[in-house]
Amino acid sequence: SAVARKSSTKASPAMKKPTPLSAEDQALHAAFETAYERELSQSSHGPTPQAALHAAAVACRETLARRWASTQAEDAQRGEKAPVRRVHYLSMEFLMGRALSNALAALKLVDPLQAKLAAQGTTLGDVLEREPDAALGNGGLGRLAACFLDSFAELELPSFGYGLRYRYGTFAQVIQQGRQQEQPDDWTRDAPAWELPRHDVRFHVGFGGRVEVDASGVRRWLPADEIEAQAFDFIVPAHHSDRVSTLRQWQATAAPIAFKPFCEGDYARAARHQVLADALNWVLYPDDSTEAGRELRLKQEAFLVSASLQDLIARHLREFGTLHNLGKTNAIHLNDTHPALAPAELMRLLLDEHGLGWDEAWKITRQAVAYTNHTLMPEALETWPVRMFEQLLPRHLEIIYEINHRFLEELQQRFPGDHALAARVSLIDEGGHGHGERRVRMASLALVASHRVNGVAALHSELMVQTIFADYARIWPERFHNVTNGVTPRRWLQQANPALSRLLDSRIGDGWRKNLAQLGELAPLAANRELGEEFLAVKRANKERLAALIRRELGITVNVDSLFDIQIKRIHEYKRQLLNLLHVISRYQAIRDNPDANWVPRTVIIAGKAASAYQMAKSIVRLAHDVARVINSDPRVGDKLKLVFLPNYSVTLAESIIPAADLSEQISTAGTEASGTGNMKFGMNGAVTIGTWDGANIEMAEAMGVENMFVFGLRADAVAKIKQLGYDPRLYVEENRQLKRVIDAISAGVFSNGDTERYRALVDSLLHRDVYLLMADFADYVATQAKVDALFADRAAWAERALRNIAGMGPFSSDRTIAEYVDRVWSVKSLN
Ligand code: T68
Repeated sequence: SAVARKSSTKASPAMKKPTPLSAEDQALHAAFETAYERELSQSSHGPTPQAALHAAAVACRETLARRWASTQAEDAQRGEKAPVRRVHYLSMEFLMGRALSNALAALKLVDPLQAKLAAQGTTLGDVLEREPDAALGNGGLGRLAACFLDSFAELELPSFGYGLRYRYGTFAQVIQQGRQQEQPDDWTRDAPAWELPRHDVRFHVGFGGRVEVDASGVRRWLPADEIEAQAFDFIVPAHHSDRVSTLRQWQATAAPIAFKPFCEGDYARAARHQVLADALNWVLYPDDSTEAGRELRLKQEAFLVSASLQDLIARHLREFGTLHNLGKTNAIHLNDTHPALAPAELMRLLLDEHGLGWDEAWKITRQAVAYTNHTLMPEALETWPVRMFEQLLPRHLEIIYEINHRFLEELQQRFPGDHALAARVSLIDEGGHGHGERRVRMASLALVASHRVNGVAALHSELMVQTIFADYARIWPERFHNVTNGVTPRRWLQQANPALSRLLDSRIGDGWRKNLAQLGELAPLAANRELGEEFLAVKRANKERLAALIRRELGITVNVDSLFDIQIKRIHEYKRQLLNLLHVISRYQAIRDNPDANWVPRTVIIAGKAASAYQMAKSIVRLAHDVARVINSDPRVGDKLKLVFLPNYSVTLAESIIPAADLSEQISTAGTEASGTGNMKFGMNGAVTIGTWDGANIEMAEAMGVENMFVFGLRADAVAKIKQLGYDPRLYVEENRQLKRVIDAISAGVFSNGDTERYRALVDSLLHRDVYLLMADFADYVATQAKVDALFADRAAWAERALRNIAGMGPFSSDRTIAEYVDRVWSVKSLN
């Protein structure tokens, strides 16, 4: 298979042995230099770092474009008998971050560029820093998609990632007087020229209008508006072969202005399509809490799906000239339900545009489609008012009704008389009990249409079939699988942490970049003192760099020898940044009581964005700043404790923070974090985890040996039990003096200049509801943090523990994840 095909593992650029260049590499260098010089000569400001960035990107892009063409030519030759289908990964989000450093590493151009820059009087670091961070995603789901593109290339998988080319990515977070403000992220303004606009790849996408039935009963959609989708390709290189993968992002372009209204002076009507197109491209949704915004989101989803599927069909027809084998040769993967219109749109295209009958079209659709769920939170399950479908997507609604009709008939055969079941699983929520309107359930649509459905870690997949999808799992047990997430070691270890990479190379060789399981070879060396000291030296240098960044950004000086305790992720109640803060406050109070005790110095670092409409999350951000101000300015505390909130969290910031971490905070309420992927990035960079028995933490603990992780708190079954029995958070507060003192301090305004109102809602929610059981887990969390202190105080023991963590991270490469998707979901054999 293409995936199993071996490719040579050549020496990596991190190995400083000057290996003689192959003729191929020499040609590549020469091509790079020619293109680089040509671009640079066009700069009006001379060879500035900005100009060098642009020139290097264009020069890399030329090579990538050639590799793209040969990759496509290879894939087009595969024919009908290929065991692995071409994958179409549909996602509303791709969090790509910066691209130059990855491209240079993959193309082995780091050294040649460095030489050129030295001659110019600049450094590579200077140039890399100018690249904006492409942040067309919110969090874990979007970054997972980006890691997958890297693994698609590395595993030589025929594939396309499909997304939207938003004008504005995720908002920039600025902090003013301790509060989060959102600012637009105009990421294309100084973006280097990575993208390849495909002027010949354009499709029309319709909206609104009505469905017409002709004399022979054929239904046809007559949209009121049509918008053109144009493709922009972003090419992702493999690191151990000449293959690439593609991120194809659609941009809406207006149809030519309506000339008649223009001539009549009705400019608003003439520019209507322009406005519609601009709106579609406008912005990545940071949340979906406003009704007016929602309709645009549905349009974006429909636009992504339609353009991508038209592209797929056009390619398929070019290769095979027929559609009957489309499902056997193509996989359509839904990254959560956001692209779940795909089955309806595929049915429409096959039925209405290509004249297939229902049964064949449905068979093809079911073969092609698969769906990954990323959350169990019932409130996050996407539904859309039927009314909106009637207005925007009338033909899709008809098709959804027909799918539902056939589904419920089949269900009636298998479970006769079970009307409650039918109501629960129906694609339409009838909105009964006199409240609410009828809505389309996107998860139900994804489930009915998929031959495979998966969760993203073992516990999550298990809970998924026991809770939110229990009915569907009873109907189709064979559809449900688990594929545990992973991250790319090229970005998150090789590039983020070059010093640690060199240290690993010196002990276990450099093959881990391609086969992360080789990290296991570190386990027998973990107790080696010399290695431990070298590891700690690497970690210290990384911490120094982060300390410098903190000083630069915030003017706070932190102690590099303190324990760097880090929590970086979206701010969410279930992720429990607030529990982290409660521990910080409690430690602060203890230090003030007893400043001369033998404290293990700590620097607690938090970063993350709160959704703009999520008040509680914003209040947590504010509390972090209030607490930091008080602690960091208290002379009695000094170096013993610092709290740092780093603003505007991003992929790029994560690349600086993670290599500097001693302790990784993965403290979600058990049963709430589907997987987590930051946990894996920290682990492979030699941070020790303090975490709950949740998501992929569990599999990490099992892989490294549970004794090597600081696990605390109630487990998922206990959480469910306690809630069922009636949870009263106040009992925990009354029982625990330490906890009571923390809560009282917040309430009394100790951190808010005496303002007792500021955190009233936050405290009330803890005392009266505490949905995420912070009160129940507090005591164990604090006790476990004390164990962390004790271990950190013993340098050698800490180093050994960190090395054992790295050694256990072999399974958490996205290469392993993608190999499992291939095996369980995208192979032809998974259809049988
Ligand atoms: C995350 N989900 C999970 N959602 O929370 C995390 N949602 O446990 C998991 O590791 C990761 O997915 C990858 O599987 C998200 O990031 C979103 O970002 C999101 C965006 C829009 C709407 C709903």
